[in-house]
Amino acid sequence: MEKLITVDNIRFKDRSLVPIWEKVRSGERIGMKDGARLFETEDFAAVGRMADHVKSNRSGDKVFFVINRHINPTNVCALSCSFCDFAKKKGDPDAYEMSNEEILDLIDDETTEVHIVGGHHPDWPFERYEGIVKAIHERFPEKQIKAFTASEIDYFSRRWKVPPEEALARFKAAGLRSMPGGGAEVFSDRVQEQLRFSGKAGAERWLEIHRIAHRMGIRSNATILYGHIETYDERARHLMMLRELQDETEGFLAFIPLEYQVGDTRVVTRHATPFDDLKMIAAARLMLDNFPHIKAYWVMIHEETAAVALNFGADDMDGTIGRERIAHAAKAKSPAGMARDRIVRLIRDAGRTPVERDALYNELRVYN
Ligand code: V47
Repeated sequence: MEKLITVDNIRFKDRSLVPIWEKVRSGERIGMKDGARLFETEDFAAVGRMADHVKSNRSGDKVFFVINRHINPTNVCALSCSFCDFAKKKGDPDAYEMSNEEILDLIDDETTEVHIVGGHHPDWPFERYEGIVKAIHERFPEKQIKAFTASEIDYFSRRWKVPPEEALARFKAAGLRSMPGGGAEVFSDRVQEQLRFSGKAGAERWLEIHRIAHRMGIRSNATILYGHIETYDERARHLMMLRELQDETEGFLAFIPLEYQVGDTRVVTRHATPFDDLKMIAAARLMLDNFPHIKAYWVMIHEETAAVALNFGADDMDGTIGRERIAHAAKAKSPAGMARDRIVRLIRDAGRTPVERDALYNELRVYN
């Protein structure tokens, strides 16, 4: 029989994880090779216990969520990323464009955070995007607007010659408070080429735009799109690059692993397993020692795995969302939105304390 060894109440089936744990508990940073090892190992329970230890030291039993509304003003997109089912071309029967009134109608009194991400519309001038932020801010000045990925900011600079500094300054003046973390995909030239997102901001540009935002006092999130053709080394490298930027700016609030939704794009034919989802979350918690929060994004990993992830290093469930379109265009089986009571119940069922937050992680209500 395999010999287990126990260190600090963690039972290790895979002894190669013990040196990683020794680094983590002594406050030494883990490196690229350690990161890749966390994905390779079959001892996912030990990886989870290590990450849970780190999470609990940082935020105790608290798990955050926000009453938010995801709005995707258009799915018309100039890019043709091979993994994306959401994007459509002009004239496609499923293409849509929302008016400002339609956007405003989606926001209700309860909403704290408005999350806006959309297609890179070839004909919408920069002012149209600016007008969306302005219209929301004017009608609902108290709502926090988290809008536009670095990929969109990069597109505005190439299509409309509005450089990132100017775009972000204008969005901020219009009412933008923070930026979502999408568009990062995987920081790898190989993956970028194979998945045909070469027309999109690459690693350097994505990081540069977040660096600019952070310097301007705009906090942001970061993501990884995983569960397709990326290698474990590429995942670990992606995390390292985010950690380096965070050392420099301290502007990131949360990291969100996005499990590739197979849909009709079928870059690979099977979804990542729940074990892989949990290892992704736990490895992120262990490597990103300078990120305040790790999200279990229930839309892509489903409620059940998200609830388990709250004991694998995640301390945030994202939010109620309203109507999610990106993962659901790719046939995600999770609900399109979740009621506050259900999120509270899921967090409680995971043995954690639900804390309702705003977009900047100020605590609004603790559900004891
Ligand atoms: O940028 C596209 C990804 C992202 C697929 O910052 C796909 O709080 C999986 O940015 N399978 C948009 N992912 C989502 C996003 C986000 C979501 C939740 C919270 C936050 C936050 C940000 O979705 C895109 C792209 O990377 N995406 N297609 C797909 N088939």
